Amino acid sequence: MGFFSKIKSGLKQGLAKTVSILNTDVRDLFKTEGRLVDDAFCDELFEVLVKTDMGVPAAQEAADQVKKDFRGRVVERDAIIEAVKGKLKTLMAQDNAPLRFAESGPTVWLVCGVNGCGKTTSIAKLGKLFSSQGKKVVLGAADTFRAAAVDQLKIWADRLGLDLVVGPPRSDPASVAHKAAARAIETGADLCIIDTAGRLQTNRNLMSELEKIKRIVHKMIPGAPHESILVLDATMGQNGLSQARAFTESAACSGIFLTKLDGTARGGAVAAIRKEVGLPVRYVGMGESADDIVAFNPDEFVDAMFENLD
Ligand SMILES: Nc1nc2c(ncn2[C@@H]2O[C@H](COP(=O)(O)OP(=O)(O)O)[C@@H](O)[C@H]2O)c(=O)[nH]1
Ligand SMILES: [Mg+2]
Repeated sequence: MGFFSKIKSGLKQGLAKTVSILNTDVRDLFKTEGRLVDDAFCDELFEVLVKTDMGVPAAQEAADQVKKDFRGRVVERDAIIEAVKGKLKTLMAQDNAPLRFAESGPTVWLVCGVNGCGKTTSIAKLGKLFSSQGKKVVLGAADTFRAAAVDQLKIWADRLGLDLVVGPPRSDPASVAHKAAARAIETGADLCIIDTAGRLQTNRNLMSELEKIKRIVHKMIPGAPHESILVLDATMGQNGLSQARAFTESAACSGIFLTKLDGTARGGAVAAIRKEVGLPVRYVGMGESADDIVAFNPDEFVDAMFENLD
């Protein structure tokens, strides 16, 4: 299977639940050939869209767009779908730059987010993706808070054949980050990805720990960390949004890895994130294996959400 078709089938499988909600509910809106677009119709459309977790503001904008374009006319389903898709693509639009690499020398990416959002798994996915593209990858286990966290990253590193740097139990995360960056320099690695302990955006000490890690790697490698990736769990809904806002403010993140889009009906969450948080979504996680990663592209994503409507 080629790279692009793999991306497409990953998106399709991951979004199956979102697609099926849109499929059945949107079909229900159009029992007959076309339908008169009136206030009642726009309210029903709004409700269907909200179910995909795109958030009230985004769903409202999409429903308003339909009202503006079609009110008082009998319209066929496809025209409505195209209007909604167009609106969603606009809401999700972002610069589609890839994650940033250093111009020379090792690149450092710091990965942060709340507990259980999928940081470690996403690091494994990124590590596998870039090592398969020929980059030499070092992982830093700076989540020293729980021994199990280090073990989990070690299992991934062994499985994927990636270099791993760990510190003594409960050591200072910044010292592990230091060691990892030093290893990357020493071994001429291309990419050093640093795992961190889950933290709530409200915990000042832990947030300043992230700052310390950043300062340390910055001293060692100019421009580092080249990305601070916020991992967000798509199933968190509105709660995820407030996390994202707070992390963006206090930890200066540069992009989002949105996890667990598979198996939920929440494909619309991306629209809410893009509308309400300034950060671009770089990758989405579509499952628990290291291959379940898809580079995010708004147009492809919206097309996949509405694919196979019949
Ligand atoms: N279905 C699904 N599960 C995921 C995804 N990413 C992570 N997980 C699961 O979420 C749980 C927590 O992941 P973990 O990486 O340990 O989170 P961390 O605490 O942020 O490091 C694990 O059971 C993962 O397998 C994803 O994209 N899809
Ligand atoms: Mg972890």
